[in-house]
Amino acid sequence: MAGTDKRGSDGFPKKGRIIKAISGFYYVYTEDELLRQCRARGLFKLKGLSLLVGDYVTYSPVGEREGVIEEVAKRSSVLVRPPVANVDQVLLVFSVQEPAVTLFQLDKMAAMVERQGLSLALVFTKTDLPGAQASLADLMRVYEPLYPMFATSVKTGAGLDGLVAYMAQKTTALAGLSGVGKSSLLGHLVPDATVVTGEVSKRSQRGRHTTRHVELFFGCGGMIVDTPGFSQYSFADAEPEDAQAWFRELAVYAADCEFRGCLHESEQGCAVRAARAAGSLAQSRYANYLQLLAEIKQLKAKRYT
Ligand SMILES: Nc1nc2c(ncn2[C@@H]2O[C@H](COP(=O)(O)OP(=O)(O)OP(=O)(O)O)[C@@H](O)[C@H]2O)c(=O)[nH]1
Ligand SMILES: [Mg+2]
Ligand SMILES: [Zn+2]
Repeated sequence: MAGTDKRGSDGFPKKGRIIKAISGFYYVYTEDELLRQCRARGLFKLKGLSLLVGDYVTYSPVGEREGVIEEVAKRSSVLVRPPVANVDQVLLVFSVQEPAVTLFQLDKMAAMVERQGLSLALVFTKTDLPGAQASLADLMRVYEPLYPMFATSVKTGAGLDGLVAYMAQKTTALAGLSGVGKSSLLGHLVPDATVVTGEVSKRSQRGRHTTRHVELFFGCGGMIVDTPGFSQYSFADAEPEDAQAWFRELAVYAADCEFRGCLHESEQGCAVRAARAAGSLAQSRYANYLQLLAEIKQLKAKRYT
């Protein structure tokens, strides 16, 4: 009976990928290109296993459009906040203007991604706005040697082709603070997806729609996920001595530092400070490393009080 079959017509469980999860239902995009509303086998809960958006699963079909998830494949990565499995790369999105990018915010978010071991590219949006080109030149000096970097505008179309190529065949998470233009980008990269864009009203800030649940979209020959909540990622469980590794060029100089356990703050003869003094390490990057380090130390002190 089609309505109660536990298996596919060939008798074997089928494969798919969870692209969204809403109130206990997992929406599985299947090999035969259907979206099935699935429940998880009770076993998952019993074993304390969770299912995540992005998971590759095996399911038993139930009827035409439903199913039961039987197994989950080993994950290649887990983005912590929001939880998404099997992300290949994170695009950190910042607007050059309105609002102007804050370098500490940028370096901190880059550190979040580095800490999670995911690869990272930077997208600078709204390059059509007045003053954007000058800010962009400053940003390029610091970040072009470190990360793939895209300068985009959904108004002029600048930079969009490069992004599309970068995202082909990958699962890409888009992260950035509210209002930087993530949904607008998605709307251009994935025109037929329903993406909510927040228009900041000139008269009031009310009635603004922002992205809430986590969902994978098909687009650019890969899959894309908007990541509400990413900026709430916390360093509360981080160790101060780990922070240097999340500033990749600083980590290279740190490897030459001969002081054991050096945090590269103020020590005479520290190789990182020498690189800073010689101008090979950007002033903003070093300052932001120190600021993040201070935050992490404070958070750590709180763990013991
Ligand atoms: N001038 C200009 N404005 C843009 C561009 N991209 C987005 N905007 C505007 O910026 C505002 C915010 O864009 P969204 O796409 O909603 O931003 P978001 O990052 O998705 O915001 P949240 O969903 O709140 O996280 C909207 O008013 C957009 O029209 C751009 O390339 N140029
Ligand atoms: Mg949005
Ligand atoms: Zn040092």
